[in-house]
Amino acid sequence: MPVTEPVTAYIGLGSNLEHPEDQLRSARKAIAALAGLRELSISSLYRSAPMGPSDQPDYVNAVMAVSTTLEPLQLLDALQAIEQAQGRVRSGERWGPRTLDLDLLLYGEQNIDLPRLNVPHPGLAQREFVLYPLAEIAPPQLNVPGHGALGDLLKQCPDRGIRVIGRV
Ligand code: PH2
Ligand code: MG
Ligand code: MG
Repeated sequence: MPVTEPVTAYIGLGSNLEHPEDQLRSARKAIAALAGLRELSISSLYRSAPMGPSDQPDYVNAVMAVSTTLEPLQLLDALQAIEQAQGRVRSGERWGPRTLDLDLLLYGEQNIDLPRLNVPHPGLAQREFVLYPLAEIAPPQLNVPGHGALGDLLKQCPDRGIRVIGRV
């Protein structure tokens, strides 16, 4: 039997509807319970102003590090099933409000360009609500393929008022 080496992946969690902190706590448990995956660490909860339409509630975000033997698309399927289970409705509005958003941010140092999946997640390098929680649980030297070291990205990213509001 071939043995698959586990890969370290980072998952972004976000919500701005239906008790966002509870949504993230439930999602964290569901992710950690997946077969073929083990939780390594999770950041604090962060509150930030919405990117996109401003007539929606603030978001709560966190980032989770996992060690996984799931292939990227298997992991994406599992994350989307968790979004659905927590009542995600796809309204079609770009950057509109949602009960739960789970984004595969990084999968080892792989670049993935598929119709369903782009890794590193587009926007990761510019978004304070990804970089601040990520930097809490990953070293500044972490290589974001195509963008460079996490610590440098963080220095270039305005904080736009993001703040820690608690623990998952
Ligand atoms: N996610 C969006 C749209 N806008 N804004 C913040 N602050 N945080 C998010 O996670 C977010 C957003 C769509 O994925
Ligand atoms: Mg998102
Ligand atoms: Mg998403």
